[in-house]
Amino acid sequence: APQFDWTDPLGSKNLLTADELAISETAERYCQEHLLPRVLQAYRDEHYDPQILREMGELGLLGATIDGYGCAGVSSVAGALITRAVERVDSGYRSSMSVQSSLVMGAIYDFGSAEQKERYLPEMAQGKITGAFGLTEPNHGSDPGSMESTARQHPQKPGYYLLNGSKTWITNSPIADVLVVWAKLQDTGKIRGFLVDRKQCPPGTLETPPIKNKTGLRASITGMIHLQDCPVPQENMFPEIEGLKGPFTCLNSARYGIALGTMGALEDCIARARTYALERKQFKGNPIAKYQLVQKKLADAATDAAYGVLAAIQVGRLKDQGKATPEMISMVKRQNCDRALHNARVLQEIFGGNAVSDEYGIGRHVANLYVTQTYEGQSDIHSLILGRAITGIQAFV
Ligand code: TGC
Ligand code: FAD
Repeated sequence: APQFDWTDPLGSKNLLTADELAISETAERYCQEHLLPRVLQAYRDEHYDPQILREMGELGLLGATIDGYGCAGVSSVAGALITRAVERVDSGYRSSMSVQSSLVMGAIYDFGSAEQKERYLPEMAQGKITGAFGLTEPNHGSDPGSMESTARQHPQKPGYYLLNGSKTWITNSPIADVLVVWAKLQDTGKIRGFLVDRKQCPPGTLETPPIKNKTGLRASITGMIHLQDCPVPQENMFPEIEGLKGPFTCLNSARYGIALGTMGALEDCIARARTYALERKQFKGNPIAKYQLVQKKLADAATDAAYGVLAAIQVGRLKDQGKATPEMISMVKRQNCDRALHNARVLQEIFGGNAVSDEYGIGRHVANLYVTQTYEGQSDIHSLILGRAITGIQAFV
């Protein structure tokens, strides 16, 4: 007779292919053996080890859904199972990987010239080149269409653009070798994407200071991008794509990865809370897991995780069949981030005072999940994307 498995309550494994299960196992093993042992210290020190991308590259985990260029060419679901494995350890490690894989390699793969793809993708797949994605600006986060960064023809050097502007809250920017920067062409006002290659930038034209003392995502590195008359050759501009469609197309893949990724973080919260509840005894030697209110917290969280996993797998399948809409991705990104954050906060209560010790890991997930609910479209912004699709009326402005 079938047995209930609290780690996979609705049997989502039955929806996966043998290849997807194998990829998931490889990723889970690497993350538990190599990332988990270093995350506590990394989080305390607010330190990101760039070697991690190399290690992921060696295992074929970077840009995994891309075909060719040394990438694995796996399904969207398999790619998201990788993000789930990484985020089970820490959303910051997943963040760094998502930016590399979905936002930078994805942008180059979708919009780059043949030469740009050859130049960057193979080494990015190996983690030898690190990428960052600059869309958000100090004055424009939810509304990137109002960005102030500009690109104008270089007055002295034909075939070059001069980039000016600032981006903020940019994952990987302080350590990135190549930064995808979205800026408006000064003459037309159209948004275009540029590959700003650090080694091509003269001193003083590109600065990427870190943002220190974060209260979440401390195991990833985040910074700003300042461009001051930074000369970028025209061959580093994405040749065709213009408008917000460019950055948003990349965001579709990254948002999809976050939908299953955050379920990994939630599942880790459930596993930690369950263990704690079984071991902690209060009132006549009873484990607190015996008390109904504690059981309800675990039941609610396990239900939301199980539903979230199934929904994400369904959207991934449609994505690979060319049937997924951006609104579907908004729905699973919003729901899974919201439920992961809500349940993590409730499960934190099970740890009592010990939740306040970083040794228990639960506070780290809660702080991280706040960020996942905020970046790649804050949840209320996704509500408005869905509201627009449902009513036909846009409520942003
Ligand atoms: P709107 O009129 O809706 O659209 C403008 C153009 O873009 C197209 N478009 C999309 N295309 C593909 N996929 C999507 N998801 C798309 N969404 C929109 C649209 O068709 C249109 O094309 P065209 O050809 O007609 O011009 O634009 P709007 O300015 O009204 O946008 C409103 C809104 C709120 C939907 C949008 O601005 C939004 O999503 N804001 C959220 C901002 C955001 O997500 N920022 C993310 C920054 S990157 C990041 O956070 C990385 S963290 C990574 C990590 O560390 O893991
Ligand atoms: P705001 O846009 O100022 O929004 C503040 C609040 O107002 C939100 O709750 C929002 O939902 C609400 N709000 C805004 N407009 C409306 C409206 N019309 N109706 C109702 N409510 C509204 N960006 C990148 O480009 N690249 C990265 O790599 C990247 N990494 C990040 C890493 C971290 C750790 C963090 C914290 C952020 C990162 N971001 C990145 C930025 C992120 O995408 C933005 O923070 C996010 O898009 C929200 O923008 P904002 O912070 O400017 O908030």
